[in-house]
Amino acid sequence: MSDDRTVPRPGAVNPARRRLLRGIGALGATGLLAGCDWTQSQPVQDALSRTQDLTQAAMRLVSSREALAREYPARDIAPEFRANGSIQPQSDVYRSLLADGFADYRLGVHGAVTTPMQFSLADLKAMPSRTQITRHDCVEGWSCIGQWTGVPLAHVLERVGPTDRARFVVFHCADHLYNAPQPYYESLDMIEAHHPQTLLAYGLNGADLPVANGAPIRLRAERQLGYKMAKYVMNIELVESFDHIQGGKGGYWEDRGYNWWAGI
Ligand SMILES: Nc1nc2c(c(=O)[nH]1)N[C@H]1C(S)=C(S)[C@@H](COP(=O)(O)O)O[C@H]1N2
Ligand SMILES: [Mo]
Repeated sequence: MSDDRTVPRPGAVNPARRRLLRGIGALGATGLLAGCDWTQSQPVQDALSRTQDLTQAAMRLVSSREALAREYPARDIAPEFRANGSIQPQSDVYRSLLADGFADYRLGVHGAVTTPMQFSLADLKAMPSRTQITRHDCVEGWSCIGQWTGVPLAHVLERVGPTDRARFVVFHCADHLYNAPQPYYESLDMIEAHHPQTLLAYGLNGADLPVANGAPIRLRAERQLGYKMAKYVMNIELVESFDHIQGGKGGYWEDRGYNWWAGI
């Protein structure tokens, strides 16, 4: 299988993350770690785990979890939305879905829910939609403004009925970043999942979502850094904990040392 990232990029540890976390920058080491590329060094991993709880607590103090991320006027939309990470999933399943214009795509929603369901793209497009112009911040130190259209995740959750056990929403993707044995995945807590700007997006800048940006469905969680916003979402699983999922840390990059909490 060829790499789902067709354009390799050199590793980057970039101080821009500090800027992204302005306001709580004084809280330490997390603010200096950046890049979608990662380091396996033990001191880095130790620092991440020590600062994570502190960072999350501080974020909750300085910004309400319900506050909206800033939205921008149409003139600020970038001419082309930059793509990053996987930009062309290579699996047979994904390729055949794409070949049919995603007519056979079904988003499965299961786990700690009263009614597991499957949604076609048409089902999702028929649900209430939201369009928002927001700035995407990647820990590698770049940002990009785009207009996203999709169904608020809260509506989908309402349809399946999370049970009392549901603490996190896990997004399972179609791509294997850097040929990882298991697909990309990410997760949000229930507060972030119900935030009004948290969308299952199918549109970018007024057109269908391009493959490079996550077609047919990608997550937008505008209060979070880019790596949280899973592209190529195939299944959504509500869980009580991440213990049984891949590395157990709640996301592809989290399993490789990144913070699970990536609020901005
Ligand atoms: N499935 C999947 N989702 C992903 C990634 C990925 O490689 N695979 N990369 C993440 C990172 S690090 C960023 S910055 C954004 C990039 O989104 P974009 O390609 O629309 O810019 O997607 C995030 N979601
Ligand atoms: Mo990123």
